[in-house]
Amino acid sequence: MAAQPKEEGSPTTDTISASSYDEAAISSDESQDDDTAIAALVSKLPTREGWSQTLVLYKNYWIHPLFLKSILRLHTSFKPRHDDITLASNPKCGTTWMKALAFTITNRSRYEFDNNHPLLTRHPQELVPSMEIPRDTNDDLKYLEALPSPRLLATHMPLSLFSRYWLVVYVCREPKDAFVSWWHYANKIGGKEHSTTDGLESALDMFIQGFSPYGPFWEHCLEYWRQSITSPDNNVLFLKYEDMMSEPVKHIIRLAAFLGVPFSTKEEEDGVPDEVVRLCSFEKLSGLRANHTGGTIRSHSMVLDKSAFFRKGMVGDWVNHMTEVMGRKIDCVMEEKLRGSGLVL
Ligand code: PAP
Repeated sequence: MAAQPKEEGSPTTDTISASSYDEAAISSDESQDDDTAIAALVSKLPTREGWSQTLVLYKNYWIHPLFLKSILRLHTSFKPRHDDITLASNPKCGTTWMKALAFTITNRSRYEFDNNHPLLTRHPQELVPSMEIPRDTNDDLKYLEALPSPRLLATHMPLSLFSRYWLVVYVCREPKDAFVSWWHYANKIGGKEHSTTDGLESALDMFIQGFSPYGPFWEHCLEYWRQSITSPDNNVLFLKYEDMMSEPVKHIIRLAAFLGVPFSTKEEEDGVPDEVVRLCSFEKLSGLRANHTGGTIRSHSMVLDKSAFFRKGMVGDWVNHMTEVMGRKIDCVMEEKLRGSGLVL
């Protein structure tokens, strides 16, 4: 795996227009390693309301301003290491699951699958930090530098907003299920009641327009997909939630090989990949006290209940929320956006 660092990519060529988007002003601000400059830059960006939080448009992606500030800070302060592993995804596509899997796979020589395994007492979101989420209230991302190598990190950042990366595992999910999962989560964190059919339909329209956190959803997937199939360095592994649900052991074996810690024949014969699957399954993790009782996870200014990351963990839950016509609306956009890319979701 001779992965090469990638220089910052160019913005996607989506059709979203942003009349007040001043690329030149932003580029010059970006070079200043200074929170004030970042704040000034973000304050100039187009904003839009609709979800529980206002989002800003940066290089064709709609991002929460606090997360964007972190991303811009990472551009100047984050020092990638050649053995970093980054777990990337659109929101609600399986990050928590992937964090549990990658942590368990890469630490399996350290931790037995017994009662002392860290996953039994700590939330996957705590075991693997999200790059753009500071650990404390002063927005400090310096703790990332203090983490021992090899670092396991996660992000919802689009690929084109990375300044550099080494190995990336991207997990993608069928958009209708990802949307429904996000909608439930937004209701929880938003503290507003969106749960009427109208609420869901208007959220769906925003999602389809590409206006969702870290959206447009399809461009986010496509950037990683294209890199996964074209990079001569083979440094992006593109996985799908649905494939992992239907054949978990097969994909866990693939994942371990990509991460540079393949299962030995003996481990496979002993059923180690099956044990990883069991330990990280939705049923197991969602049933643990550590993941639902008396605890919270910080996400910038938000404090989330630990259970917010576990809801149903199933494929096809969208049918319980949307009419066929609504589902078809997403499918049509998806077909149009993915046409010719070779990506099927
Ligand atoms: P994030 O973007 O906030 O990090 P993320 O973990 O990507 O969230 O997505 C949460 C979804 O993954 C939830 O889906 P649902 O709303 O459709 O149920 C959650 O239930 C699901 N999930 C969490 N852990 C697992 C797991 N171990 N296996 C399968 N799905 C899981």
